[in-house]
Amino acid sequence: MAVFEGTFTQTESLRFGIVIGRFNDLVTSKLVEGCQDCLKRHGVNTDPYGTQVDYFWVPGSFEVPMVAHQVALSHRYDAVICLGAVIRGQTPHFDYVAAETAKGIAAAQFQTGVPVIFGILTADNMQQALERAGIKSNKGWDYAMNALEMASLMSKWHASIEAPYDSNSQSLPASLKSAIAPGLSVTQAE
Ligand code: INI
Repeated sequence: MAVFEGTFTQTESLRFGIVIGRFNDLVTSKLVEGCQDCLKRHGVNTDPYGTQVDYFWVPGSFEVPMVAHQVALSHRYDAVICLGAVIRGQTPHFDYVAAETAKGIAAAQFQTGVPVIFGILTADNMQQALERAGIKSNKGWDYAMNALEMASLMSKWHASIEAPYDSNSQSLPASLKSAIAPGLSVTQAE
């Protein structure tokens, strides 16, 4: 049997899509900085004109899931990181935006088999959000760590389904491999 887990090394071949909501961009731009800092310090080139990270800016958190879904579906990326900040106001708007964003991001991940990181901060007020976006800590850093770990884990898992499970077993049928990892053949052909 085996233990599968992600590592934070050998990152030079990994690619990430980062989808960011502009709403509350005082907070979300800081989340992007935290995310970039972490990726850089783990060997990822975060230059938007480089080969490892693409950035997608959308109006608000509510728009993040649709774009994240399409970005993941392209199978160009080992993980997608969703960043947003939903801050409670005087109306129930917060609850609708927060709930739909969470559900949509979970669906994007399930439907594509690509890790889609839930980096949407929910806070009662701006102060609380800023404390989590650089004043006390930066959750952007944590979301990048989650992305690195999941990208690494899934690439190990996908490599393992390419090989026979043990010396006595056959490898998985191609149809099952493509159901588990639809992007595998695309990635390898590139
Ligand atoms: N979008 C956010 O990212 N955070 C919020 O706090 C927020 N609030 O509170 O309204 C918000 N609203 C905009 C929403 O994400 C959509 O962009 C908009 O409804 C258009 O679809």
